[in-house]
Amino acid sequence: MKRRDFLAGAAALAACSPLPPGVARSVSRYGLAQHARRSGRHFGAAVKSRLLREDTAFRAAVARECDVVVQEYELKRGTTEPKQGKYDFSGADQIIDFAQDHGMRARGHALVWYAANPPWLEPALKSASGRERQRLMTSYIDMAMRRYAGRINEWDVVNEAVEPNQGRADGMRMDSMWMKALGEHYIDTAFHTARETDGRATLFLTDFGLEHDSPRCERRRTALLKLLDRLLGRGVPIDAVGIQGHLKPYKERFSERQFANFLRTLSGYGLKLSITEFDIADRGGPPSPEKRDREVASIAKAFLDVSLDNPAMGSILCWGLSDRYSWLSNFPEYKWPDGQLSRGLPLDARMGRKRLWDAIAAAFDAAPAVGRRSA
Ligand code: 9MR
Repeated sequence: MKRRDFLAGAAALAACSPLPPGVARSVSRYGLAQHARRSGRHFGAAVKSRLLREDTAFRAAVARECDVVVQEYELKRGTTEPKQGKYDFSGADQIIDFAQDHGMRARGHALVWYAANPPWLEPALKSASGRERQRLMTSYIDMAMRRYAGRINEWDVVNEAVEPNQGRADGMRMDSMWMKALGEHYIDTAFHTARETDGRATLFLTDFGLEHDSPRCERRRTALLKLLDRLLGRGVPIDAVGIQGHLKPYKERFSERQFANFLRTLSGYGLKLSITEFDIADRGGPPSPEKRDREVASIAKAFLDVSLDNPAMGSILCWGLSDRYSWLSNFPEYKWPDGQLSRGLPLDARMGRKRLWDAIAAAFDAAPAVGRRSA
C-alpha cells in the first residue's frame, strides 16, 4: 500500500465517519452490530470462553459490539476430542450459551482442518483403510453438528484447503492429513455429510491469503477458484466462501479493483460471502501508534468498502475484538520484536474504541443495503 493511498483513504474515512473521532465513538451506545444491521449485515468476533468468564470488561464489550460469535479454538478437534470418541465441548458450550443469552448468532469453526487436530488422529488415519478413513473425518462432523443443530447456523466445514506454495500443480494443500488419506474428495465427503447432518446450516469453505495484490495471493485466489470450479461442477453443497481477511498492509499491497473482481467472481457462482477472521497486522508500520492507527483504519475502510459493496457479503467477523488478546501479538510473523501489542483489532487493550472501530462503523454506514440473510 502506497502512502498516498493511505492518505486518500484517511480523508475518505474522516468524510464519512458518523462520529467525530475520539469523543463520540467512546460514548455511542451503538455497537458495530447496530451499524452492520443498517445495511442488513452482521458483525461479530472470535472469542475464548475463559475470557468471557474471567474478563468482565471483555465480556461486556462483546455483548455491546457483536451479534455473532465464533470460537477462536474451542470447536477445533484437538480441543473437543482429545482422545478418540471422548468429547469435551465445555468451552464451546459456554460460548454458545453466551450467544443465546445475548440473542446472538453463532458460527462453528472448524470441522475439517489440517491443523489443531488431536495427536491420535493422524496415526489412526494412516493405519485405517477405505470407509474407516472417511469415518474418522465424518464422525466429527456428525457429532459437532448434531450437538449444536439449531444453535449454530453457519459452519466452516473445510478450512484452508489450498496452498499453492507446496508444489502441487492444482494448488491443493499437500500437508493436510485429509488430502493425503482421501485425496481432494475429502472435501466432497465433508460437505455432503454436513448437509445431511444439518440441512438448515449454511456451509462454508474458508481460506486465507486471498486479499492482497501480491503474487502469493494471486496464486491462492487462482487455486481456490479452480477448486470451486471442480467442487461446484461435482454438485458439492457449498453455500458460502469465508474470506479470512488477515491483512498485512506493510508487507503486501491492496488493490480495491482486484479484490472487487475476485468477490464478483465468487458471488457470480451463486455463493454467499463473509469476512470471517478480519484483523490487520501492523508490524512494519510507523513507530507512532497514533500514526499507525490512522493508516490501519484507512486500509480497513478501503478493504471493507469493497467487501460490503458486494451484495453477497453477509457478515464481517474480527479474529478477536480487543488488542489485549490478539493472536497477532504472539505469532512469529506478526508480533513486534519489542513485545508491544499488535494494534490490529477495533478495541484497544483497555476495551476502548480505536480508529479501526470508526473505520468499521463507517464502512457499515456507507454500505448499500441488502436483504437480511443467513450468511
Ligand atoms: O487464533 C487462533 C489461535 O488462538 C489458536 O491457537 C490457533 C490454533 O488453533 O488458531 C488460531 O486461529 C486461526 C484460525 O483457526 C484459522 N485461521 C488462522 C487463525 C490464526 O492463526
